Amino acid sequence: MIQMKERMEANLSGAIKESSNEEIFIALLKSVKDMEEEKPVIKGNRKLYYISAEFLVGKLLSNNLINLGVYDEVKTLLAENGRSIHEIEEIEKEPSLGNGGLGRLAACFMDSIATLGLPGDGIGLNYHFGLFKQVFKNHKQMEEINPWIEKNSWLRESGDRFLVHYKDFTLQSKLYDIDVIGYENNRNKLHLFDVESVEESLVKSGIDFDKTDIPENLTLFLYPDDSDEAGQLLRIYQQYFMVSCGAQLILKEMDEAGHYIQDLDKHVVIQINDTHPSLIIPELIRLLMERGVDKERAIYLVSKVCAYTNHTILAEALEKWPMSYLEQVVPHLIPIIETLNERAIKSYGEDVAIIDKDQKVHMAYMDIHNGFSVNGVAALHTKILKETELRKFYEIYPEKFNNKTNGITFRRWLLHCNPRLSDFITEKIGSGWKKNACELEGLLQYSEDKDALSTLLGIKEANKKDLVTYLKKTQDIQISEDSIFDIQIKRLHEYKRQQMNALFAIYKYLEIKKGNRPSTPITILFGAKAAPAYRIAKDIIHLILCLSELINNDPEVSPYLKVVMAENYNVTLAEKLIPACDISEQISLASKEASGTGNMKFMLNGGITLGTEDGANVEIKELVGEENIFIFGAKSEEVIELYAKSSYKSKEYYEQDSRIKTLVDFIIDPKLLAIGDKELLTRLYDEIIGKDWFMTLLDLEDYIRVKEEAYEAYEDKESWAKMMLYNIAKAGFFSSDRTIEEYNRDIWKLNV
Ligand code: F58
Repeated sequence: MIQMKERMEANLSGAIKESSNEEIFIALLKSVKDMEEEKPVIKGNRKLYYISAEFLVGKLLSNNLINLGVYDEVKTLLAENGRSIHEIEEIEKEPSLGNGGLGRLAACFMDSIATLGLPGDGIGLNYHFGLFKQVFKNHKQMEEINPWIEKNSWLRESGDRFLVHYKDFTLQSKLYDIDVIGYENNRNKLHLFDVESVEESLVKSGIDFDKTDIPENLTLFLYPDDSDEAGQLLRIYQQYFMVSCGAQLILKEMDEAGHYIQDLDKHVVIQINDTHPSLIIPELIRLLMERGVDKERAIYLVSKVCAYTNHTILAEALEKWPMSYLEQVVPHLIPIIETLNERAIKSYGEDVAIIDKDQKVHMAYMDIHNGFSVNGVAALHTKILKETELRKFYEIYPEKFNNKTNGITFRRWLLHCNPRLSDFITEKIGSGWKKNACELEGLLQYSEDKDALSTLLGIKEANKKDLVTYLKKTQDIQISEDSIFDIQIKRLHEYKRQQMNALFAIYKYLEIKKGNRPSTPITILFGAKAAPAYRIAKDIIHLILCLSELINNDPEVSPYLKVVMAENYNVTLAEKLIPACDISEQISLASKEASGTGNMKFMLNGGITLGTEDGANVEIKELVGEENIFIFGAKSEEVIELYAKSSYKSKEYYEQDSRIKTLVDFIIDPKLLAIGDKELLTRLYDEIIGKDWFMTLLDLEDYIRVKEEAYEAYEDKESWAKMMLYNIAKAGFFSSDRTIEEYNRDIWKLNV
């Protein structure tokens, strides 16, 4: 095998010592791409296509070096030449191809699929400006473009080009591939479709552009603003582009493999990641019919090939497209969608129609009727789907429903992001855990070992120091490494209840003002992007940033409490924050967070969960036991009942509990109004008192109580370290290798 040293010499014009970080990065990129190309593509008689609007892959250099087994070799080579791999990593731009958990899950899955040696490719879009780059101005979120594609990147141009027909025009696709290397294994691909005619200069300021110029705007942004008709049409144009290219690629690969089209169901399985790719169902039926397969058979084949993953029970997040919009964009799919709808009604009644009375197409319903598997992403979520949200469908198709509790790749979320902890684990229990995550349980034998526990605390301290340095350097944020790092990082959404954490910060601020100082200083850290058109979410960011300004500049309070919101939260930042976390905030309203995956990443890195019994928190609690987690708040059954009876009135909590009143009133306190925008703060205040759809005030008292308990528990360092150890030891279940094994066993059935 060619050594990395030789590869680097071939790709670098000068010596490593004398080269710039950029030159070294490019040489490494080229060397790694060469190595990847030498790896065989994973093959099999049956192949998975994971189709998703998002693939939040994160930076790829270290990940690929680790999976190729040459990370240490490269690190040493650089160090011998006076260079640091971490500085080289900084050069890489993070691909901005995702929004949140759904997209990151897709990336973890790609890693595990290749690691397990399963033939499975990703299909998505190559958004030039990604989601958006978040910048804070005047304590508000502003959006800017987030360009990430450089001349030298992980993208490889593939020769494949497909035509995509819309009502009024036809576009030609251009395909880019990114290699997905399994850990000590071979290679799959992530196919990212783009359009030849895309025009980056269409974006004039911020993230505004002409939404009607489809040939030029199609692959500029992920989730362009859809608050108007033009925006919704653009999303349909994007979705159809992705699925049509994907379907054509699948059929092309069938042909190339010499498979007979009538055997599609033997050779292909398509996992539909949320509803964004659902149009692949009618499109694949259409393409099969174009190839001479009769309609009934085409519908049959497609329904044996497609499987759907649901990631939310929030009704507003389940896509419904007006028929009139689909007619404007893809009229050729209409007769097929109508046929699918008629068949569903004929067999099972109007109740489960795909097209509703308002002539809207329910994408999830189409998936359920015309796919062979429907899965939720955590045990509680799947239970709620079966019993409540999708009950009618579960009654018709009980055999289709199954649970696949999410997972995360330990390569990125431990080996790469926390080498100190990873080395500690290997030293204690050997390296078997890297392939078989359940071996982490071996750590439990150290739960009474004072040396091991103190090493664990030392690792956390060192990671906290690193984070302090990083935040200072990159964002000019100043926090103390001697404080408790209490972290909430995730998309900004009311159901995730960042506003409840902000109300806690107000509580703590007022307590300190009264002289009740915490034994250990506290740093409450947030990271979150709000969807550009989501007003309340942006108001919550505004509140947090105003609080941060007030608290951090108050000399009476800031030695004991800091509130910080990191800008432009992304995978790279998550990799720095997670290893340094003491308390992991997982405080969604029970029943609303389908699973969560950040919760798993924190647990694996020794962060202790403070959370509700929601999503995968429930499974974390079962694994670690009540003594190793801080649980609070209403249970999902209570919440579901409150919704059913419409009996929750936030105003009653506000009026009847004077502490709650004080905290909520503080949102419009003159001190905050002097910093922030009266209109936004008042709007948020009114929202919490008048509506509070996600029941912040219901759980606020219990949250304060249990969070104080967690801070108190932190004071006993040895028992805290034991909790950390327990969490790490029990995290093996959340390896995405386990999740993918289950997908394969129950749904995909590859290589059997
Ligand atoms: C997330 N969904 C779930 N959606 O919220 C989270 O509980 C789960 O762990 C994760 O999927 C993986 O299963 C999610 O990230 C989105 O970002 C939507 C994209 C389209 C617009 C609405 C949000």
